[in-house]
Amino acid sequence: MFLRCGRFSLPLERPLVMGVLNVTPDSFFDGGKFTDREAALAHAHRMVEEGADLVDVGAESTRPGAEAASEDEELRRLMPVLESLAELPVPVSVDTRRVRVMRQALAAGASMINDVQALRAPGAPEAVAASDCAVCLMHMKGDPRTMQKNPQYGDVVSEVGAFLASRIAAAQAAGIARERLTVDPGFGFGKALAHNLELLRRLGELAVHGVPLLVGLSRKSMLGAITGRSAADRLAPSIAAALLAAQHGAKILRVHDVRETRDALAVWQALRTA
Ligand code: HH2
Repeated sequence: MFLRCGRFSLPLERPLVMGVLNVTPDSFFDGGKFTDREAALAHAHRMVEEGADLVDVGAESTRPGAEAASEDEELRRLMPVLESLAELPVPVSVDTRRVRVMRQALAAGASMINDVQALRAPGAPEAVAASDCAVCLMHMKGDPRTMQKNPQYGDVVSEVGAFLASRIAAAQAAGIARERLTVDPGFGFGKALAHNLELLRRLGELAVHGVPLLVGLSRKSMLGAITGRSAADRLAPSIAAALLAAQHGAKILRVHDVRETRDALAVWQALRTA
């Protein structure tokens, strides 16, 4: 199995690690650390040295309660960094839900669009169809400002699965080939702890669409709810969650801590292939 990702073709035999780079003032873990361009670039290069298979750059926080940044502000944060990352030896993904940002990011060399709204913005499927980038279609119930206010589901896994299937169909109808797609259940995006746990336990049921699963659990508040630790102190639970996600079929792990995640996955992988 391969993921087509711009000029890259990523083999999915072992779980891949996507390193997170937030050039935002307010992301829940690394907000404010990489608003300086030089600091952002240094962090991207460090993650690649540590073994990141992709780097995901985000310029708008989507943490629960976050206020949307304006489109101009998102572009002002993103573009100077993105232009300097074009030569990175791994694909650069851009975490955005805005069509204008997608277009400019792709023109500047982004190889993947990671959209927490699963290309639901009018014109989004067409904007990415015109390129050869990979796409992440993520499930989110509601929007970041209000999504954690008492989210309700019947069977969360079936609802998320049906949503992802419909977004795969919409993407394909717009001309985006299946081998360019990944799907993501969207841990923490309009989900209570019980929903997140149910999704992790039954993650394998979402792999039935033949599209690789991307999963982001790194440092998230569900890990805080379980351990009582602050975001700064959630490395160990994040590693545990990444391993469990891999065990349940995740093919791409979106993480803040690349080196530690790669090391943990190497042990898991060694046991699998021994
Ligand atoms: N989680 C976050 C942002 N983007 N994209 C995908 N596909 N899956 C995720 O789980 C996901 C995501 C939230 O994490 P982070 O970027 O660290 O925080 P913030 O949204 O506050 O910038």
